[in-house]
Amino acid sequence: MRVVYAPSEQKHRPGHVVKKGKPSATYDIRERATRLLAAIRRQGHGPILAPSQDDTWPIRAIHDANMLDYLETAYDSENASSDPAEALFPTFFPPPGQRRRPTRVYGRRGLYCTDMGTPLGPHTWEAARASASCASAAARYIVGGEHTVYALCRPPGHHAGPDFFGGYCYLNNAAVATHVLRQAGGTVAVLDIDYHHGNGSQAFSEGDPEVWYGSLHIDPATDYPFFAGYADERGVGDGEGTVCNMPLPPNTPETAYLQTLERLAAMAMAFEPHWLVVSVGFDTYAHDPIGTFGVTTDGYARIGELIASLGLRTLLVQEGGYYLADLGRNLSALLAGLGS
Ligand code: Q9C
Ligand code: ZN
Repeated sequence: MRVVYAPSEQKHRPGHVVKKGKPSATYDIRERATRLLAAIRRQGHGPILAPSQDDTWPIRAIHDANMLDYLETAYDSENASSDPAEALFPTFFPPPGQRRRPTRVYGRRGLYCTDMGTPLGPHTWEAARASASCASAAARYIVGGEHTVYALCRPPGHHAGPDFFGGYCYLNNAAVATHVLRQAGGTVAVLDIDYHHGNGSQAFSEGDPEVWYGSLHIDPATDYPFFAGYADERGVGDGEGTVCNMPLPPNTPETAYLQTLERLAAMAMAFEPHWLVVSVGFDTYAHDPIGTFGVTTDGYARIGELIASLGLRTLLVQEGGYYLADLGRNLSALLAGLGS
């Protein structure tokens, strides 16, 4: 099974995030990618391929040009005179219906950024672009005939929308992949199995009748991203019916999780998609530091088997998962279950 990974993804190195007003350690650390890559090598998957310059184009096709300009240039422009240089956090957020774009970059810090967990550091843009390029290249391989491809994306992407970013995500890797698959023709189902609702991915899909988005996740009434992911969100306008959210209560055990996933997968198949994109998060793991679900390592093998049983050409995009010690094992179990 082909794997796509870019070493420059590791250049994103957030020193800290802000939680309840105080500096706090981030969970999206470089070791996450190191562990996932080690598991890939140990299990003999490959080849491990790097994306090329030609894989960046869908980023501009799907994201707001002004947000991309901000992500690409804001760190350098804000740090031109500050010593020591600091990662950018927002201070001011636009009220609903008031979203003008100030000329002063300081005022733009909260224009696209939705939270205090997603700082913009010196190499964040380069890493986010590399991460999205991995998803893009993986989609190119799927279009080229591969059955299953794994995009080792870090930073993750499913909390980034067309013109917003947050939740450790800057660019939406799954949406980038989806765009490439759509360009080749045929509909796409995005199955999001991260612990959190993919509010960015839903924003890309909700008005599009050709892209189905389904997710099972922690009830957003109780956890991030709080403002989307409820069961009554079913798509907008022409996209009515192409969103399916199955929120689950805190501490959901593995059996209930797997039963719900089976129902969600059946919904995906009812859409009769040509391609499948799976947003893979291991923060559903029983020991995850920010999750509360009870999925075990063996559970990921069951999930892999379920995905394989759908019989669709499948692109796996890495999202969250923060329990380092078992991250590699959990990926290995998923890929073993997939049988590719
Ligand atoms: N107490 C992904 O898994 N808030 N993003 C964490 C922890 C943000 C997670 C708060 C969680 C974002 C891709
Ligand atoms: Zn998550």
